[in-house]
Amino acid sequence: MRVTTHPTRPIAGQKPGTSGLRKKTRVFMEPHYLENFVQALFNALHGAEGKTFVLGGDGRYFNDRAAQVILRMAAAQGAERVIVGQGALLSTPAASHLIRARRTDGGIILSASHNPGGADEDFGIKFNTPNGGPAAEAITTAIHAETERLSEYRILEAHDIDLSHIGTHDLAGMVVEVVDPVADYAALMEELFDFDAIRGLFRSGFRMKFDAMHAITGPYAAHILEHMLGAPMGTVVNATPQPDFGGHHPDPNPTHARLLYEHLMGDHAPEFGAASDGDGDRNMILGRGIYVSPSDSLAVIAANAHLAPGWSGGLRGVARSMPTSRAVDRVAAARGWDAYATPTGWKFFGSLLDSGRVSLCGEESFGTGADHVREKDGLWAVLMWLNILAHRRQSVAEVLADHWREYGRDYYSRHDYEGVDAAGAAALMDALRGRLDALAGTVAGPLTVSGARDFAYTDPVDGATATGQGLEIDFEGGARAVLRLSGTGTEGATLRVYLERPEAALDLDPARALEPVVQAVAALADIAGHTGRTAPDVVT
Ligand code: VG1
Ligand code: CO
Repeated sequence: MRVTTHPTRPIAGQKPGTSGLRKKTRVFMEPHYLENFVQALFNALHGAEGKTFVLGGDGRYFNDRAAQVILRMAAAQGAERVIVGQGALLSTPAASHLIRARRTDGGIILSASHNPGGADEDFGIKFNTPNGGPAAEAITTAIHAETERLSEYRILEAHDIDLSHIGTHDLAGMVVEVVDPVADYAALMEELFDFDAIRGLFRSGFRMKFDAMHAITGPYAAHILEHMLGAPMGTVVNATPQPDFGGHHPDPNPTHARLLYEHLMGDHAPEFGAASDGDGDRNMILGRGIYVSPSDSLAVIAANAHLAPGWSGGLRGVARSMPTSRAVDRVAAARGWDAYATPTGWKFFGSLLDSGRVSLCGEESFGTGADHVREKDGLWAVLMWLNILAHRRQSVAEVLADHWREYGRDYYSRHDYEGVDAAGAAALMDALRGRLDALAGTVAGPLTVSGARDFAYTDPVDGATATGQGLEIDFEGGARAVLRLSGTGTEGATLRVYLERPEAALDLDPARALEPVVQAVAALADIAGHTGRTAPDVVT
């Protein structure tokens, strides 16, 4: 076997976004594109010699090919070992756990998360650091800088490694260790949650449906829910990961997991429903006849986490992304915990978790997680809810009703305008940003602006700063709107409008409760004029 040094030149647009580099699959398949980025990554890490990495992905189209290229490149750089999930599969939280548990130098995760997969859809690659979390800004900036000055990459000329069986291989001196992708993660979950109580819940006749959306959580959920916890066979649906996720968006929300949603709202609904995304880090929680908004789910978990053995000593503090509703802040205030608001994207939670400032984190985008790994964790959230239901012996609707009575309620929704003209979206943001300082006191439809800002964040641990993280507008009476552009799309721009309104009445229809905020945003930002859209594509 021989190492070849290929001349290459910088490839434009290899800048990692909110969670790694995400592009059309065909872009990744262009000659040298993947190789370029991987070499830039290894260069940014000051080489791979003697290092150990974790490697795996969500099984989407090109996952298998990319894994073989990365193995040959790691071997060519002199890496000591790569731990790969069998079939080159690993969910994002399971990868995070392996990176930590095996004390590695980091991991490479192949996924475009909730984006659709296939030759004509999306692919992605992200690097997680030894703490198990997404690389911080300083590293992604260094990777990007490397992509802009790269002149060659090194790769081993070798045949494919058989990743379909558990065992070890030698690749020109580098150990390729193929592991069961589920085992370590399942063992961790068993430590953290009261499996006996959850088994008792299922024995009592409690029923749920878990929609794996033809993505990576299928094998994890089937093993943990059906085999370890005794849920009936068939509890997990769409359980076999497919390269194109069955042709759907593996995004667990009421739009893309519509059948599950309708099942839970229907006459024959089970007590509980849940879904996870392409790479297994997101979750949607449903009860019979009720949808739990991710922001409420975070707050309920904060208030009840002590019921799980892993957090029986209580939480140290909590963090949410800035656009996430302030429901969790209410719990933190009541319990005397510190509450942090960070920019969107899990990487900002890493230093808060590492320093022990917080134990629980969440985002409005169906992401919840804790200090057991450094990624959001879809199945973890589902097990946390099961643990809570097993101990409280209440329905999801009752748990929520009790929660709102105790802490109050923030009505919340996100409106997404997808695939809009990038220039139009940028112009909309620029125009609003330019007026922010003058907005206080402005009457916007039925509401009056009390303050507005361009959200910036300084990490309290390492002092790193992030600016331009979304336009946040407060209204008199406590309502709030946030406008920001997505960093994970691969086509045009996606405008996200986040709407929140605290309200004493607990049983309003959320869409109606938020109507004044929608009208206020319409009065402040000319969405139709800038984007040509009169209604959002996805409402969550
Ligand atoms: C979206 C969500 C954000 C999340 C990110 C990655 O980013 O809004 O909250 O962290 O996806 O999620 P954006 O920039 O498109 O709004 V996923 O499941 O990649 O890991
Ligand atoms: Co994801």
